[in-house]
Amino acid sequence: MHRNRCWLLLPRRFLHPDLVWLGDVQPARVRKLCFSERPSDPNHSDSPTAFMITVDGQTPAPYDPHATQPDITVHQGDVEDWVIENRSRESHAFHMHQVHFMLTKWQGVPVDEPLLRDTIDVPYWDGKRPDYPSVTPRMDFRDPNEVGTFVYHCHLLEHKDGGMMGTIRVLPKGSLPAR
Ligand SMILES: [Cu+2]
Repeated sequence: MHRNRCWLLLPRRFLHPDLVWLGDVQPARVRKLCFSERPSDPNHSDSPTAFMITVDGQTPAPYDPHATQPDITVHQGDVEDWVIENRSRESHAFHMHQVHFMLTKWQGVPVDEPLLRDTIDVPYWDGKRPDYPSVTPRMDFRDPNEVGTFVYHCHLLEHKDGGMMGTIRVLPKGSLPAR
C-alpha cells in the first residue's frame, strides 16, 4: 500500500517516553490541505505547470519565497489531524520538516500503524471519482524543541521546485491563538 523510500520511518518506541502515543491523543483541530496543478499561464495550456499545495479555503498559488507570513500557524504542544487531498492527475508525496506524524487514515479508511513518518504518498486523482484521494496524518507538535518556522512540500523535487511547498510556524505554547 505504501512504498518505503529513503525517507524516515521511526518505530513507535522512538517517541519521547514522556509523551502519550499519538494514536491515543485527541487532535486539537483538523485542517485540510490540497495538492493541485495548473498551467502557469491560464491562457496557454502548454505553459509550464504550476505546482501547488494549499490550505483548503486559501487561493491556490505556487510557493512564494518572499511571503512574510506562514501558510499555517500552530502551537507547540498541540496535535492536529491534517486531511491531505490530491486534486491533480499525478501522485505526490507529502513531506514535512522537523515534525513527525502518524498515518491515521488512508483514502478515508482508518489504519493502525505503529510508527512515525515524515513523508507519505498521496495517490493521483483519476479525474472521475467524486471525492479526491486523500491521506490523514496526525501531526505531532508536542516536541518543545520544534518551535520555529518550517516547510512542508512535495517530496518530488521537480514539483517542490515548481512551487509545491508551504510554510508552518510553530509558536511557543500559550502565545497568541493559532489560525
Ligand atoms: Cu508532487
